[in-house]
This record gives sequence, structure tokens and C-alpha cells, in this order.
Amino acid sequence: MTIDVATGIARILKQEGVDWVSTFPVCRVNNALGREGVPMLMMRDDRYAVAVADAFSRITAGKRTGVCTFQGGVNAAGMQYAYAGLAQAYEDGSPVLCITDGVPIGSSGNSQFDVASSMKTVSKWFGYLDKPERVPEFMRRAFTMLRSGRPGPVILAIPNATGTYDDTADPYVPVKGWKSAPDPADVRAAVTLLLQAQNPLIYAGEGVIYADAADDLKALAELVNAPVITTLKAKGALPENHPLFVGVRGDQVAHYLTKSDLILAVGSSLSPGRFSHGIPEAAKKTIIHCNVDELHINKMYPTAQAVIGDARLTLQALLKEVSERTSGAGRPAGNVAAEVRAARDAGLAKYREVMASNEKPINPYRVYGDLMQVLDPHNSFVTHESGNTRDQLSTVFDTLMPRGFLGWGNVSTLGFSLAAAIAAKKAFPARASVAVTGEAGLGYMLGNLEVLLREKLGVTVVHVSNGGFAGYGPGFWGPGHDPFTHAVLGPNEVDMAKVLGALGLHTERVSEPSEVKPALQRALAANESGRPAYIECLCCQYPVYGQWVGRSME
Ligand SMILES: Cc1ncc(C[n+]2csc(CCOP(=O)(O)OP(=O)(O)O)c2C)c(N)n1
Ligand SMILES: [Mg+2]
Repeated sequence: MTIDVATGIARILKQEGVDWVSTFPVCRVNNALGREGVPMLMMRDDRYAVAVADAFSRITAGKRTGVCTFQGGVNAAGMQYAYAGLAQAYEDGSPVLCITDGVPIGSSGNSQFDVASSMKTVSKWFGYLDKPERVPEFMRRAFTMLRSGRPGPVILAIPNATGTYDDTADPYVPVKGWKSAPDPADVRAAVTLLLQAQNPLIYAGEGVIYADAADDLKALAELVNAPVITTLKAKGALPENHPLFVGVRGDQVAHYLTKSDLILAVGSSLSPGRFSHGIPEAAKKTIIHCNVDELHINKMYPTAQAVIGDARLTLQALLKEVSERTSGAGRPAGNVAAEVRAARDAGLAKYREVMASNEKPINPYRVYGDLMQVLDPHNSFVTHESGNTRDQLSTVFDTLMPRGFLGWGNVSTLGFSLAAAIAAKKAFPARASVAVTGEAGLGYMLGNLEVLLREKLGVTVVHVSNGGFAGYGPGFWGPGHDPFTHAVLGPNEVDMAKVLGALGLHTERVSEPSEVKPALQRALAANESGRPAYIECLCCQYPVYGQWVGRSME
């Protein structure tokens, strides 16, 4: 049957199990999506259209593909604005599918902004559909890349959405996605090193979550009795009440990174410098680097042993090899778990104290502590913003399942938390979904709060309202690292709860520490009937959190 390109794409998306698409108009594929009954989540700007789809892919660990559309072509205003979202998705390795209008054939070179070269810098593949008949081929290739290997965004540019082709000539068959298993010789060599080590440490990255390998990580950690740290993006890969879990950041993590003689990195790029740990004195340690992509091997540190493959298949192979070599006994337990517990308790003591603080203005840790009390860790989603909420929550927030918490940010683009909380609600409607933000993140998300109301998305935004960019002002790193650019209108000048209440959200402004918990409970109750909520907690500026361990320059 002869169909047009846009209709072909819409039907293939349905075949691939895509049941909604985020967008900001215009994109010529949108009308076909509408006609074919694919619901569109219309965000209020193009960056959020990308970010919601990106977050959906992350939260479902790529099991469901987030798809978005935005304006492109000769008038690439939407694409230029979407670039921020694309760059973030690319930096964080998120398998999101982006569809945009392509520059029409015959119109190239008439604008200053070079679409193709710009899009190529932020995608695993930028496909320009130069012939209608190639729709099945391009979609097949896109889903192959989205579901195989190192995750990353795919962008398809459609120059002629009304062009037609015969969809029976090359009928579309959904793409499975493929994994690779590691070389058994590498597995054997890695296990030899692992069993020789005195103080091995497992460094788990987000690849563990994408590979659905949380159980395998736990099993290996238990068999070899090794402490585990996770990266920010992998937070929750090991239940954080597990006796071998050290932390994401903080003094105890620094202690174990320093003390270890062997690091078994799984599913992490080991790319310190932004929001992850470096490895101190790396040249004196043995680094086993398990990754799906050879790109990261020998990247910043000498890799003693690489194991290339899917994280789950790799962990299972390591597990089997260790088990066989030790007749199932693994490494002796020794005092490892007790030491981890003591180090964690010591590292967290100062934060736990302020999590119970009654001081006014409210200490932000009190908000996080109360949040942990009101949420069911097995049925909720929490995410942070850039700034102190990221640093503080990733230091203390106990996460008991993968994606119970979304840590994000090789670069951390302000405003992403709202997109993440929306995506979590779409992925798991029964789970409570909470974004914790400061004023900078809130500023970015304001226009998009309307989406929550229009779509009846029961999401709660918790605002740690401290009247400024707390990490930037006086009192932090001596006089503050940006003392001239940290103050904004705060709660004394603007009643944000009133502003957003007028918009239609359930809002509360909380100044009493004892009121935090009941206010959060009321917000979550409002969410249950699809009403979004905003809770403004009047907090002190308290830029205190666990540091990343710096990269050693030796
Ligand atoms: C798009 C973007 N621009 C700039 C930054 C740098 N940045 C990170 S946090 C921050 C301010 C955070 O202030 P606030 O939201 O009030 O949080 P607080 O530190 O007070 O908790 C800025 C400007 C960023 N992360 N993203
Ligand atoms: Mg602030």
C-alpha cells in the first residue's frame, strides 16, 4: 500500500511499542502521529520535549524508548533550542529517539546554522532520510542503535514527510537489540587479578542498570565480598541498605577509593572530572575495566585488564569464573561488611544529625530526611536538580531499587528534574514522583509546570527555597566561588506557593520543620488524584555535602 513518510514512521513507532511521543511544535511528522492515534505530550519548549523523552529512556533503562519531535529544517528554531537537551542526552548516554524536519532537498546551504554538522556532535547517529523508500531501513537502523551497544541519542531528519512509498516492499519487523558477551580469556585474567587483590572495590556505573544487571552486581559483590560504590547515574544499582554498599560520595567513599588496591569498574566510563570520582593514585592500583564499549578503555587511567561486553553477561561470566575457581566459596568474608558499616556510619553521621534538625530556616537535610520517611522506597521516584540538591541528595538519600532515584549529569543541565519526574510518572504511574529543586532549577521549569496540570500528572516539586544559588554565595569556599552572582529574589520577596497556587497546583509554603512531613504527605495525596503539587520549604543556605574524590594527576 502506498503511504506517506510521516504515516510510515508513526506506524513503525507503534510497532516498536512507542505509545506516546513528547513534542514541541512544529514538526511535520506530528499530524501523522495524531492521525495514527499516537498520543503527544506537548511540552512548552523544545528542550523539555527532548528531556522528557530522554528521561523516559533512562528511567526504563532503555526497555521503552523515549521518542520526541521538534522543529527542524530551514527554520530550525526548535532544533536550536532543543540542542541543550540533545547535548545533555548525548553526554549522559541516553538512548532517546529524536525526529525532526530535515532541510528540504535543494535548500541546503541557505542558512548560517549547519543542521547536519551540529546534530552530529550530539548523536550516536544523525540520519537524513533522503528517499521515502528508506523509511523502514532508517527506522530499523535507529532502533538497532538505540537498543544495542553504548546507549546514545539517535536523530532522524525528515526532509519530505509527505513523500510516498510502498510499505509492502520492505515490511517493517521490530528490532530486538543485541548484546555482546566478553572474551572468556579476559574474564579469566580479570578473575585472576581479582582473587589476588587484598582490597578490591567494585565501582558500578549506569551500564549495570541499562543491562538490567542489578541482581548480578549484588551476587558478585557478595561472592567476592567487595565493597561497592556507585556513580551518580548508577545510584540505586545496589540497594543502599546492603551491607557492602559504601556510597555514591562522601568521606567513606574517599576512604575506600584510597584504600583499594584493585578497582573492578563495571558499566562506568571512568571519566572523572565532572560529577564522578577520580581514582587516587591510579597508577598504583590494578584497574579492571568492564564496559560495553572499547572507547572508554585506557581513557584516563591505564587499564590493567579490559573486559568488553554487556554488563550483565560480564558480571555473570565473572561470577561463574570466581565460583568455579573457589569451589563456590568466593573470597572470605573477613570483616568487610562490618568495616563498611562503620565507615558509612562515620561518614554519614554529620548528615544524619541535620536530617533530624529543628533549626529555622529549615535545614535542607531535614527536608530530605522527611522525604525518605514519607516515601515508599519500593514505590517511588526521586530526582535532584543541579546545585546543592544534587550534591546533598546523592550524599544521603537511601535508594533501594534501580531508578528509585535518578542521578544525572555528566553535565547537569538545570531544569532536567521536572522532565525526569514527568517521565517517571509516565513510566510508572502508580509510583510517587518527586523532583527536588532550588530556585535556579525552578526558574527553568516554570513554563512547563502547565503541562502537569493539562496532563493531570501527579508530580510533586519540592523547592529548597533559600533565596539564592547557595553554592555560589558567601560562606562557601571562603567568600563563595561566585559571590557577585548568587542572589535572586527569595521567599521574603516572592511567595512562590501563591504564584503556583494561582496556576492551579496544590501548593504549600512550609517554614516550620515539623510541618515538612505533613506537607509532603498532603502533596503526595493530591498527586494520587492527578493533581500536581509544589511544596516550598523555607530553608537556610547549607552547601554541605560529600565531595567527589579528585582525579590524581600522577
Ligand atoms: C543550564 C545550566 N546553566 C548553568 C548551570 C550552573 N549551575 C549549577 S547549580 C546553579 C545554581 C543553583 O542554585 P539553586 O537552584 O538555588 O540551588 P541551591 O544551590 O541554592 O540549592 C547553577 C547556576 C547549570 N547546571 N545548568
Ligand atoms: Mg537556592
